[in-house]
Amino acid sequence: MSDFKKLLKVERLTGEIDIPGDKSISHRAIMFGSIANGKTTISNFLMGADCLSTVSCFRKMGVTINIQEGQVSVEGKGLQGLEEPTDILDVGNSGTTTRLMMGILAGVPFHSCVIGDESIARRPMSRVTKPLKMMGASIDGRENGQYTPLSIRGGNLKGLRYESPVASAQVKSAILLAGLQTNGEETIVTEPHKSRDHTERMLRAFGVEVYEDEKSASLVGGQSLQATNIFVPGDISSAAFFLVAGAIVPDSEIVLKNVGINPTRTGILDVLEMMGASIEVIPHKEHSFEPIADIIIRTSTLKGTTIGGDLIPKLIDEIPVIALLATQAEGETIIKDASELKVKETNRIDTVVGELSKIGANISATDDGMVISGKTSLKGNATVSSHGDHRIGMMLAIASCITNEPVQLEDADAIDVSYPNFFEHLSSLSK
Ligand code: SPQ
Repeated sequence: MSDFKKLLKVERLTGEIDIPGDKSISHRAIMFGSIANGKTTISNFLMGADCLSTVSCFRKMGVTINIQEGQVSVEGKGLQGLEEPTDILDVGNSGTTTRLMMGILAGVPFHSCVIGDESIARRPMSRVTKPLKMMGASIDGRENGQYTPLSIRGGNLKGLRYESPVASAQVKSAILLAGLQTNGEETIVTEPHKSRDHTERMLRAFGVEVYEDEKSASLVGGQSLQATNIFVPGDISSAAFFLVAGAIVPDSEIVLKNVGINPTRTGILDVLEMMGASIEVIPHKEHSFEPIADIIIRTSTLKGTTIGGDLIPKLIDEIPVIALLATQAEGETIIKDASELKVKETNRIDTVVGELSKIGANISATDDGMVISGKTSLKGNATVSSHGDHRIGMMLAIASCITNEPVQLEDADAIDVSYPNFFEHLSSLSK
């Protein structure tokens, strides 16, 4: 049953929040901890529904994972120690769980079956099943391995030199994880633009030698992972909602603590700067090979800009909230080269354009992005929907902070996927 949440305009947003752990890094910490030798501890792990799906899948493969007050411990079994699951591996709503786990399953000598919710069933999987089959895995699924449910029998992989047609960390990571399981062969993935490099950084933290340059990543198979302690920085994709909120709500100043500022993820900071926002980044020292900072954002006078090319993979998940930001900027904002948005939890070009139009934004869809004209006064008195997509839900909740009438948000519980305490944080800042 879908739930509704009534959202009210706020006068201003002030205060400080600790951004919850990064989703991409939390998934990887569970997966790499599971295939490492020894006990890995993870602090500031994200207790979102997606990461808990990863925990559940690896438990089904015999890994002991203990969770106590935000502290997680994983009793690694080594790559050869995973057990054939007696039940299906249910990934819920999580594309990262599906695609990265496929890379691990491709190399293990047992059968497994991967299934998810109806959004996962619509997301393309050939981008990983095709290269994994080229490496020697046996994988089947609807439309020849394009869609879940997927059935995998792994083992006996060979190295691969792969030119990925898309900039995707999930594709790159799946191939590297399969490449780790070859017998001393090299695997190289090259992308059209560099995608997030959390896999490469975290594999190093687990003692694996990984090479990276501008557009490729490579490793040699047969290396084992040694357990370690991982600190998960705050998720910049979650911080993005409050960065935009701080910039567009009048008289606001928000301090966001412990945010990961890995340069493959900081496109949102570049865009805020390009649009003229008042923003300060105060770096701390690195943890687990990931840079971290506190970020201060204040109400800003914004101007439109053009976003495309190399910048897109650095902010792909932030585009819904950047579209909202653009409604409050003077002039036109063009978002292009972003057709990947069509294969996320929803078609995010359609859901962003459709939902923001309902509250009066001047926004239209293009083939590979959208065009937004501002500055527009957003109206309320409307029912909007997350369409089951956490990022659309949070973007609409931030939009409601500046609508002149209340907004009803349908399917607000989708937000639990990546930011379970989102509404607590929003109300703690609301004055
Ligand atoms: O895990 P999922 O569902 O794919 O999550 C999303 C999100 O908005 O949270 C995408 F819908 O993030 C992806 C991101 O878009 C997480 C991710 C990762 O952790 O490696 C990489 C990106 O996807 P891709 O396809 O570009 O590799």
